Amino acid sequence: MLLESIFHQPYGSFAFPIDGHTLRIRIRAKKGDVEQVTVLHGDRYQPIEHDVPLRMKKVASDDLFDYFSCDLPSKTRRIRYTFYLEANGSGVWYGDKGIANERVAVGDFQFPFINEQDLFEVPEWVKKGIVYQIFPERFANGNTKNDPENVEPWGGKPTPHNFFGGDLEGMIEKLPYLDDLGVNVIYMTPVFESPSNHKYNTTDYYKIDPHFGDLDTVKKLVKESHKRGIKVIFDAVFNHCGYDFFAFQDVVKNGEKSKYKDWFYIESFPIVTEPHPNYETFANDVWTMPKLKTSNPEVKEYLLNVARYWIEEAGIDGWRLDVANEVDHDFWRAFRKVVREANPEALIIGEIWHDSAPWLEGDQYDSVMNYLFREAIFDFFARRNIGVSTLDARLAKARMKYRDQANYAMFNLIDSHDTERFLTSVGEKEELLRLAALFQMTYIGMPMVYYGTEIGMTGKNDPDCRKTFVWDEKEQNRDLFDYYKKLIQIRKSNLELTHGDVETVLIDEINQVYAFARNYEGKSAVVVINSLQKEQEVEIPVAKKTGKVKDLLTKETYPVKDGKVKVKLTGYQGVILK
Ligand code: ARE
Ligand code: CA
Repeated sequence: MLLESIFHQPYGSFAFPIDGHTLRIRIRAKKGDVEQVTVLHGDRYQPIEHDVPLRMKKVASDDLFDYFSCDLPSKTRRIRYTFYLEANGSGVWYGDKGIANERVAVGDFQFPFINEQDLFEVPEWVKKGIVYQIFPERFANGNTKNDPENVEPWGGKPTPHNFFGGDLEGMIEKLPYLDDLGVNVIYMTPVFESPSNHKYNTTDYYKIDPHFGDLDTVKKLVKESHKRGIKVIFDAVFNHCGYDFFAFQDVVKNGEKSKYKDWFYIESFPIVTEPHPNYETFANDVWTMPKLKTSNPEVKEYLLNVARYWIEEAGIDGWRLDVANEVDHDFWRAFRKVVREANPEALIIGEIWHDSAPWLEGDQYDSVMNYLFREAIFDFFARRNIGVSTLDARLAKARMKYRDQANYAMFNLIDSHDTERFLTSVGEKEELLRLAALFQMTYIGMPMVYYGTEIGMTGKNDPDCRKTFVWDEKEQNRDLFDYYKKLIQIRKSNLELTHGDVETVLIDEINQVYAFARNYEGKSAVVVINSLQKEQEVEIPVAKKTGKVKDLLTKETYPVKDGKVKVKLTGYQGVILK
């Protein structure tokens, strides 16, 4: 046993309560090294003779490590536990003091008390969420009267600065379309007043951009969406504002005398934008986006009021947080309180492209836009530079970084307004997009469909990925749309896919076939993916010993023999066996 690789800590993603009386724990060991892990647990104030042993289950493996997990029930909520790890007929104890051959020598890990206030609570509806991301300027033009002056004809080529007239009325008009597709959450990029087409440089946080609509249009959009069981998520751009934001304009005009000068990071006065802005901005030198100083209590209060206002006034169901990891933790903790007070069912999703664990401890966001998922899927299906074992390892690693509450609430995307479109990434090989979509729609977390991906829209990076939606059905890929619709239907009607855990079932590196199961309350659905162009027959272990399973996509049934199913997959075929 490689002792150096054994790891646990009684907090973070290694020990987290999943409810008021249950602690979920994880332990890590060298891959393939440890055969069995038992945890002995009890109340902190009771003698160890009363300890209860529990066998831990191997729940994931990444490139280097295996992860074992189990749930410790506790009546008193005061928990103490010690591990016993076995391999090759011998065992070691592992506790607070380290690893040793005697239990007395290692002590216990302690989870002092499961306090209600510390629980990581994510709204229940999230598990069933299927998100549709809209870039409002390009989705649908429902009112040509509010179009910007220099509007270009729908269908034109997007540039960083041009306009096509999309708006909120367009979204309202197209709700039946979204309903038909089956999505139940809309996440839209910013809609507040701003001179740009993307509106990430906010002029007025309290005003809907007049080219998009007004307060009444938003209210109507939310109301009509809710009628159809669709939630609405706004974009919170709180890392920076726009150059025209009143407070920044005050600094531009009054320089050092401005009472807003401490709302920003200003290097010198007067404000200049050329050759470099003399103030902190988003990214490098994006002069249109001055960075806000959220450590300033006035700024904090201002933005928190904005967050509350749109929930109370328009009834939105949550916020997606722009450049979330560059804003301080203290701000986000206060933000969570304000948002949850205004609507206990509101969702908070950060935009972070990398490891997001520090923000997902239960006191800040519910989850993030899952770019770790996107990158793994992209490398596997598009870049094709990793095989099934690395795909599995990358996904497992991402899951083990986080508490499960966050895993169920991830925005699992394959493309967005900041990336090239997936169909373009795979060289317009529709089969690969279909496989990636199947993956997304059956994996743990909320699938997020970027507007138009479901009808076969293409596009390179920003701004090309922001083309106007193709509404002429003759120009849409209707087969692809029907396929998406079917996948969504399947996800919605099988609890394993929304509520189940993830278990790797097959990693066939030679044939590049991958299978994973989603298990829930004794039932499971197994997803099998043939990532190669050739037809292949594979044998898949399933939960039952005999009987048959059905592919939820084609309705084809397969007999189960000794707990295994033989499936013939055509090139790039995926099945969902249940
Ligand atoms: C413009 C240009 C881009 C250029 C960018 C930066 O069009 O080609 O890269 O400026 O100079 C909004 C608009 C963009 C606009 C930008 C600036 O939508 O069109 O881009 O404003 O005017 C990082 C951040 C992440 C951020 C991305 C874009 O961490 O938060 O960069 N995403 C959000 C939104 C954007 C929005 C903004 C932030 C600004 O979703 O739409 O841009 O409000 C790696 C890094 C990531 C990096 C990622 C993408 O993986 O590790 O940290 O994300 O690449 O670059
Ligand atoms: Ca319009």
